[in-house]
Amino acid sequence: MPEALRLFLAIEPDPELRRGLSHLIGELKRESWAAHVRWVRSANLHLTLRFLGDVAAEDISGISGGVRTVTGGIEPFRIGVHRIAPFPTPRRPHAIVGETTPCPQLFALASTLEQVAVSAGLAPERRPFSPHFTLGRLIKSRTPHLNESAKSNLGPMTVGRIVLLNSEQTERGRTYTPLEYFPLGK
Ligand code: 2AM
Repeated sequence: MPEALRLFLAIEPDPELRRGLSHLIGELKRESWAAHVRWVRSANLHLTLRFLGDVAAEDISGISGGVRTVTGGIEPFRIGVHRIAPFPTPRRPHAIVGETTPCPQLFALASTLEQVAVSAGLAPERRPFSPHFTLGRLIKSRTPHLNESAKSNLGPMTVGRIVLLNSEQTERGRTYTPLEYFPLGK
């Protein structure tokens, strides 16, 4: 079987937003239900634009070439985090996330990347795009007290580039290694 990498396209938080999200995680860790959550390490915080899944090594350059072609024509834009919420639904959460403020450019970017992925031969994404920074994942599927959303006001940051990340399970836990950065705009 050819070597395959588990890849996804993402936005990395800028240093200030990363600090803000990490601080928030620190506060959430004080909640009574915090032990039921596997919290995301600061270095791993990201917003997934398109999960690509297992990609054969020889197919990566085709995908990154497609991404490079479109990102030059997309102007940088700003995003912030406005709400901390159970995800995907309050009744059946599997994670706690920071949701981004409504942002048409973000949805347009995800939609363009979807076209790139499908053109490169990947299966279409069936789930709707719901942009978020995952802060923690539930260890048990049914955790009480996680059903409320809380207002938050982090950022905004300028999205000036996106990144292709390689997701690996290592002895230090999950690591995301940048394979290529794609600047937005000319
Ligand atoms: P999540 O943060 O909501 O769990 C790397 O796994 C990233 O890709 C994660 O941010 C994850 O979202 C996202 N992702 C989207 N679809 C996925 C899938 N089918 N399997 C694993 N991760 C997925």
